[in-house]
Amino acid sequence: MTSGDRLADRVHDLLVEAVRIYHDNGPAQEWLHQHLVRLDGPLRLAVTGPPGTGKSTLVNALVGESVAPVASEQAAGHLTWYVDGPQPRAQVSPWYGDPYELPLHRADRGLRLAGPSAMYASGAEAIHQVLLEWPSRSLRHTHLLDTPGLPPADAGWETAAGIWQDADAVLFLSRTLSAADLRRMPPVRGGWAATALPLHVVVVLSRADETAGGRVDALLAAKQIARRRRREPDLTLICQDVVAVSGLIGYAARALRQDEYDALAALAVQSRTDLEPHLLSVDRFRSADAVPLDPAWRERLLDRFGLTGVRLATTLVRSGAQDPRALAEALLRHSGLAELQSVVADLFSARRSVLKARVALSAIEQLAHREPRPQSGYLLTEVEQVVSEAHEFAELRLLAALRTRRAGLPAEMAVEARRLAGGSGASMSERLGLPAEAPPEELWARAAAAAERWRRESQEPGRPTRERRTAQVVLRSCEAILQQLG
Ligand SMILES: Nc1nc2c(ncn2[C@@H]2O[C@H](COP(=O)(O)OP(=O)(O)O)[C@@H](O)[C@H]2O)c(=O)[nH]1
Ligand SMILES: [Mg+2]
Repeated sequence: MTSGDRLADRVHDLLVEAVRIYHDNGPAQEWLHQHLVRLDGPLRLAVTGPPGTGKSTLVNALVGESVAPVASEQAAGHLTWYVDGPQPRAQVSPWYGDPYELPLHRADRGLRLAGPSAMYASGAEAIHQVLLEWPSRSLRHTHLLDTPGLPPADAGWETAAGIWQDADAVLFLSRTLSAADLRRMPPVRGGWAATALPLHVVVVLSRADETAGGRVDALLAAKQIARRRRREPDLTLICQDVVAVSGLIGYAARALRQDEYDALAALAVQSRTDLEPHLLSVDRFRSADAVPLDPAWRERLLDRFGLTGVRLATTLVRSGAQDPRALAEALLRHSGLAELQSVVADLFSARRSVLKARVALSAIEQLAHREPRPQSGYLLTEVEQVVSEAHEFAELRLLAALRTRRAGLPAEMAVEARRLAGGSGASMSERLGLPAEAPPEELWARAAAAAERWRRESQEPGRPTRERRTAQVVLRSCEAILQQLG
C-alpha cells in the first residue's frame, strides 16, 4: 500500500478545481500551479532555527559534502535550496528582477558565488534565494533548504512562516530547547486540526557534542535530554519528535578520510590514561608536547571533529574501529545523525505524499481566505472534508504518539500498532511483518487476523478511551489493507 495515494488524488482534484475557480486571477493561478507541481516532486525539507545552531553544518552532514553555506558578495541572509542535478550550478533569484546564473567556487567551508552581481544588488539582501544543483544521491529524493537564522519571536514570524510555506517538512534546530528558541516557530495557521497539527516538524537538539559543557559523555547527555523532552507537552504540541545530533561529528563521519583516520589512530596508540589529560581542553590539546601529531594536524582534527569528537573517535579506534569505514559507521551512530536520518525516512520520506497533501490543503485554505470568492466557502468545506476523512493523517498522528509513548498502549501492542500503521515501512508486507514476496492469501490471512484482534481491542469496555481510539486507528489501517487486497 502506498500510503496517501487516495489522499493525494483527492488533493490533486481539489487543486484543479481551485485553478478553475481562480481562472481569472494570475497570481492565484501561479500559486496553485506551483502546488500542483510540488505534489509530485521530491520531499522538500527545510533546516531552520536561530542563528548559529548548526543549520549549514547539518545540511552538509545530510548531503555528505561541504556544500553549505553558499556565500555571496552581498552578505548572507538568503535561502538556499539544494537539489540533485547533473553538474554544479547556481541559479540566483533576486528579490526584484529575473533569475540569473553565477559561477561557483569551493570555499573553506561550503561554496562561494563568484562574480560581481552588484548590478543586480540594491541592498545587502538583494538575493532572495539560490537554487543550487549539485550531483548527489542524498539529494535525489529529498531537496534541502538551508535558511538564515530565524529572528526572535518578538520580531515577527514572517521569516519562519515563509519557510514553513515553502517546505513539506521542517527540521527545527535549537541548542538548548529553550522556550525563547521554540517561540521562534510560527504559530500554526489554518483552521483544520489535521492540517494545523505539526505532523511535519522534528526538533533537533543541535551541536549535541557541546551539551553539558562538552563533557566526555556530552552526546549521551544530549540524547537523554531529547528523550525526556520529546514527551513534555511544550514539545509534543509543536513537533513529532526530538532528536539530539552533532552535525559536526556527523559530517566528519560521512566525509572521513584515510589520513584523518591515521592521525586519530596515532593518538589512539597512546593509552587512555596518557592521552586523556591532553584532551581536557582545546588549549591543552594544542599545547601538549607528548601528543604524536604536529600542530597543523591537531588544528585540523579540532576543526573537523571538535574536542568531543577527537575524544570519541580515539576511544572508538581503541575499542575496535580498525579502519576508516568502521570508524565512520560508529561516529555516525554516536553523533545522532543515523537516528535523525531514520526519523526523516520514517516520518517524512515514507509519508511524503501525506505531507505534501497537508501543504496543498493549507495553501487552498489560505487562498480562499485571502481572496474570497463566491465559491471560497465550497473550497473550505471540501478541505475540511478531505482532512476529516483522511485516515493518513490519523496514522501519522498515531505514529507520533507511539514514538513519544503518548498512545498509552502496552509495549507489545504498541510495537504491532506501529508496524500496522506503517511505522516500519508503508508497503502492505512491511505493515503485516511478512517478506516482500509473501503471496496475497498470506497477506490476507494476516491482515484479517490483525483486524479481528484490533476490532476486539477497540470495543473492549475495560480499556481507557484513549487506547480504544488508538485501536480504532489501527483497525482502519488493517481494513485499508484488506480493501486493497480484495
Ligand atoms: N561543536 C560543534 N560545533 C558546531 C556544530 N555544528 C555547527 N558548529 C559550529 O557552529 C558554528 C555555526 O555553525 P553553522 O552550521 O554555520 O550554523 P548556522 O548559522 O545555524 O548555519 C560554526 O562555527 C560551526 O563549526 C556541532 O554539531 N558541534
Ligand atoms: Mg548557516
